[in-house]
Amino acid sequence: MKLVGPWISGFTRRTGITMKLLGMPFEHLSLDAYVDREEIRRYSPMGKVPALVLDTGEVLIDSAGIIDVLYELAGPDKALVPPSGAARLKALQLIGIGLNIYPKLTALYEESLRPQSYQLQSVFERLAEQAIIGLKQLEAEAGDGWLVNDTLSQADIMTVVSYQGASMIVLRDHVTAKNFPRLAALTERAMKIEAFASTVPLL
Ligand SMILES: N[C@@H](CCC(=O)N[C@@H](CS)C(=O)NCC(=O)O)C(=O)O
Repeated sequence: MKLVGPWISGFTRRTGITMKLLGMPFEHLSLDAYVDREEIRRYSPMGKVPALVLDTGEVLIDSAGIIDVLYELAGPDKALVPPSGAARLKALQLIGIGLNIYPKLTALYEESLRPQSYQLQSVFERLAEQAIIGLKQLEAEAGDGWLVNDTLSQADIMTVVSYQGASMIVLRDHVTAKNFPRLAALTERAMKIEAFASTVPLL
């Protein structure tokens, strides 16, 4: 399989971490949606990443659908979301928050690319506020272990990806270990695992 997209894309990164944790080998095509547009469109005509090229040559976009297919390929026992009940609900709640933080980070990044005279402080503030509210919700859920039943799940993946995207890239002054000590500790735990450490976005 081929995974198209750079680790700086949180959606690509969560897909790559998932594949690594599931022990699925893949070729990583680290193409940047903003730079390598034509190349990406060979796989993903809308230019969206991640795109997953299956061994059959079929292509899937959107991390939710991709990860669904990966769980099916790996077998239900290996899925990184609890199968049912309160644990599944909790995992889906937290994943939903993370999935909605990341587009705010992407929008902040895109805003920062505008010439300064076209940037609106009010837009920056609104996006940052939304992302920070989401991160505070995740911080409140974090404890000493993994987020759901102390078992590593997709909720931890999306939380760590969101925290690192904010703290390393677009909200470095606000999203710090001092302000988010539990998310920082969760991230430190995750970074001991190769799947996380080998996919850190490098600018
Ligand atoms: N819902 C999608 C979101 C993917 C997404 O927005 N990817 C961004 C990079 S983080 C992208 O492709 N940006 C380029 C564009 O939208 O033109 C998913 O989960 O895969």
